[in-house]
Amino acid sequence: MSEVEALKSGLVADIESADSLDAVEALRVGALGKQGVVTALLKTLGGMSPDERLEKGPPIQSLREAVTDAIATRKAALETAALDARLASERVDMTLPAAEAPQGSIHPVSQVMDELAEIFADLGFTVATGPEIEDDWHNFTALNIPETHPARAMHDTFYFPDKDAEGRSMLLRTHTSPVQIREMLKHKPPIRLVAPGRVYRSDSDATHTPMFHQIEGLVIDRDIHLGHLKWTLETFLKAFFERDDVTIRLRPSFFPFTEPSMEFDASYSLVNGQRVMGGTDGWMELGGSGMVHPNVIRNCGLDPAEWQGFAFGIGVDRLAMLKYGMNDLRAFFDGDLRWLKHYGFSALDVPTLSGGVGA
Ligand code: 2NL
Repeated sequence: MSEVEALKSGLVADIESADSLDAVEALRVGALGKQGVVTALLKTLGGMSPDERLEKGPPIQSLREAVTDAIATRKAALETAALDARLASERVDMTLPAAEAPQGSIHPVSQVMDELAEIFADLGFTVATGPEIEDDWHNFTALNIPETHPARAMHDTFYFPDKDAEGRSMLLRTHTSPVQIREMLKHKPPIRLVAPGRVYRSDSDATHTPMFHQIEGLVIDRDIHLGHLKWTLETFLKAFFERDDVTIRLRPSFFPFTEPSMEFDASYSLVNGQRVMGGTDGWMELGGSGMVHPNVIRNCGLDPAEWQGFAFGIGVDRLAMLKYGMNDLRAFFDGDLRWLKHYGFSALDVPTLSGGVGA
């Protein structure tokens, strides 16, 4: 074997067995660098006669090529191995708890909605939902609300500027009653349901936000009377505030969709000057209720001589404030993380009747 060939096989073997990128680089400098052995051989070509160059040139060029290729191959192999090792050592186990990640929390309104669903489900009510964009008929007309009623005025209702394809005026629902209208049109009585959700009114001050949350209840059956309404409200409030001494008071009122209509108050007590639900110190206004107006029953295709019912409506945001001691409604919708951290609930804190709905 010639000297050049011996050098080639020696260098290639060294390169192939180099165990790191640094080792490959050292071999490259030693062979192809300014002072490298291959570079030195290449330099000798310049001083040769054309005949000598023709004879000795090709093996030297072949040596340079073989060393260059071997370096590139070994470098690629070592880089791939390094990447594989990094991928293996930096693997993230997505099933591990994210200890350092910021923890989200459940908004008190969501928590209260879940508590309400739990309580009413236990009383035999189903939970119904429906569209937040409604037409005039489901939101007002079916509910016996005359064209001239103030609730229908532009002042309170967010109307869409254009009518829909069928020429109906569209609006953001002002209460969840249209959900119940849709349910009565769809299902035959007996009906027992609650309709929780977002509602919208063009009103904004310290105690009103343009979007707020409401839950309405509806029972339609034969021989339903005020006693059923009062028992249901009282049983619900005792469960929600987790106190047996919550009593209620019905006050005569007016709603176009109920007759008779009553607002209901719940009893509270004073503890260090703070109002706490339950007890006998005073009455807190909570919501509206009544026996479903015969016109509403008729508008849903039912005979009011056969079917009666009661209905009620309560503000969910207010229920949350009373139960969890929050005094500023507007903070509910600011999305301030500090407020959410203070008042939010753990995702694992699921309300159940056996565990206490809001313990
Ligand atoms: C209030 C008043 C109320 C209803 C809501 C209702 C629904 C149907 C038929 C009859 Cl489909 N009534 N809902 C009844 C009385 C009062 O809410 O002041 N809520 C905060």
